Amino acid sequence: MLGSYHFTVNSSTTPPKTHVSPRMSLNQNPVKTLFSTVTGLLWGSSLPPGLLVSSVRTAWNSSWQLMMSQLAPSDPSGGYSRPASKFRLPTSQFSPEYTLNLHLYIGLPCPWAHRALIVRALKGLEDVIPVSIAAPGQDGSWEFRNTRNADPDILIPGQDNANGCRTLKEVYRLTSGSYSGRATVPMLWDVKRKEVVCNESYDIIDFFNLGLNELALNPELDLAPNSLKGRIEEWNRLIYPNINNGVYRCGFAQSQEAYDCAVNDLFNTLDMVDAHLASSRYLCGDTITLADICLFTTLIRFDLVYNVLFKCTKKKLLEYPNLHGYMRDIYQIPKVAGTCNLSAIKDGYYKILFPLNPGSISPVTPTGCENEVLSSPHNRGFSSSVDKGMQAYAL
Ligand SMILES: N[C@@H](CCC(=O)N[C@@H](CS)C(=O)NCC(=O)O)C(=O)O
Repeated sequence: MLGSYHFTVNSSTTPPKTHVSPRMSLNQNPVKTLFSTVTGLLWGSSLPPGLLVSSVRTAWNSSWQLMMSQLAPSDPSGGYSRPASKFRLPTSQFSPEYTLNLHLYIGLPCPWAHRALIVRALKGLEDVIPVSIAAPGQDGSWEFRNTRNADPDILIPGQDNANGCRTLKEVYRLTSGSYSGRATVPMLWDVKRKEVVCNESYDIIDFFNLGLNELALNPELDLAPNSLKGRIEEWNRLIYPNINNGVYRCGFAQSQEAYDCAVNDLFNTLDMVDAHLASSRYLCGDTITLADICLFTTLIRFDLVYNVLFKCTKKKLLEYPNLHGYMRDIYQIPKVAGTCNLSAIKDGYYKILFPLNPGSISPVTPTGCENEVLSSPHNRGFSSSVDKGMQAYAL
């Protein structure tokens, strides 16, 4: 019975009752108390259901439009339009003076930050580029936690190890030029100069790939060889708008028309990539590249989050045999699984993206997203030169 202290769930076949206490009793909720008092004065003990629904719908729709317009800027048709990153690091500006003073800020749920974490791990840059892991706060902005991590191999949110700030916004404010834009992750920070070097994930992974080779433990690994640059760019041009940002275009659409367009683009592109992967181990053949890393960080979140929360519902990733095997193949590359904190990913979306999930209820983890399944044989039937290099490096 809704509105009482306990919800009772009855099974149709077995009589036992399960009592679940809500986080805060509805009777203790001050908003509800005020609402009941006002409606009680006007209509007696209960508001007519039709009136209740229509008034809450009007209020909720206006609040939702307001929140979405600020959190997820849109174009006139209601399509999500991602703000551009302010601090860029084009390859031509890689500067040797950066190399000894860098610090990386990330958040575990974020697919863009995850790219940086994976390339840092594969290149063996962990000691060269220390990391601070922020957690999403209740308002969605990044904040640091007072936890000390006893096991550096397990990534959990903690303190700001470079500046001792409480929030990422504070770190951005330290940079010269009084930046007042969004405080996003990933962010690469120059410790000595106290300024943001870059907050665009692709620039960061491009830099990690070759820009720090003198200090990397795995300098031989090149995730963007010259011979494949053109093909990598072609894949990125297709995958970024339709898959990486495509899932956000579905989730943050503010009109049916914008959602329909995004969801068609997304699944047409997934179908196409799945077909390509039937005869190719990675996107560009038998060599793993930056394009694969960028696709992977969206795929690993797909069934766990995007399929449900962002309404990417046409299919589950599990229904794409090649894409699912490909994702497991990359997950099983030494060090990659260690960058994937699945429960932090789930919490970061379901508990924090309030406009899309006001009750903060986190759904059960679907089959296929558990570590055991991700670690099961991928049966891709390909072998590549990459395996050797990766295995040797992992020893
Ligand atoms: N274009 C950026 C996007 C980064 C981004 O949007 N990060 C999100 C987390 S997934 C963020 O930090 N959002 C916080 C905010 O917008 O205030 C990149 O690829 O690095």
